Amino acid sequence: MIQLLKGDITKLEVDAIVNAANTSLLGGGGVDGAIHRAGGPAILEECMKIRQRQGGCRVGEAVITTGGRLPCRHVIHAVGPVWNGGGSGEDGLLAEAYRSSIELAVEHAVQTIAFPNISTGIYRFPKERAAHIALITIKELLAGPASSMKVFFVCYDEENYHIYASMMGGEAGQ
Ligand code: AR6
Repeated sequence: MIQLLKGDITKLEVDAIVNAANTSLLGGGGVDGAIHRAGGPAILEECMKIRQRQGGCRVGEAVITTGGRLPCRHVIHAVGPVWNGGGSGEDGLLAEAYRSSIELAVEHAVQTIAFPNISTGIYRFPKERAAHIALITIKELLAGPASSMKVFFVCYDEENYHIYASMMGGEAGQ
């Protein structure tokens, strides 16, 4: 139920893609910029409404919006931690970002979900460490509350793709 893909997450026809957002929910660079550009203004409009309601999104948490013009139905905006040396709870917060996304997905009856490599770009989380956390957290959730979900890990950069491919071994193509 886990599959590895390489490429641009905005192109995927899945129920939900996850965005590596920031606490403002107002967009930014990296995958966040790509999602807002390709999805159009409807995504930002919903993000603004969420901001009015709850004032942004905390690190480790997630919110859900429309996919706008994207081929996916929903975008789940998850906020990963900025890497700050590892002594500031970064590992746990990264796991929480994955967990919060899956919880929202379950609530919205999402069957297929695609994750980017949260925090490993602009937020500088070490890639191997992030991949290990992503994989163990998702496997745990697939064994429990998200047992019927199909999860895609979408790697945009070569380095992340190789890390995931070697960690997933024979699972990568399932
Ligand atoms: N599809 C899939 N993955 C992508 C794409 C794409 N189109 N573009 C980049 N990536 P980053 P972060 C990968 O920097 O580290 C933003 O400004 C990229 O190779 O997007 O969580 C937000 O607003 C990397 O592996 O997110 C926040 O302020 C991964 O996505 C901040 O950056 C995550 O890189 C979040 O930083």
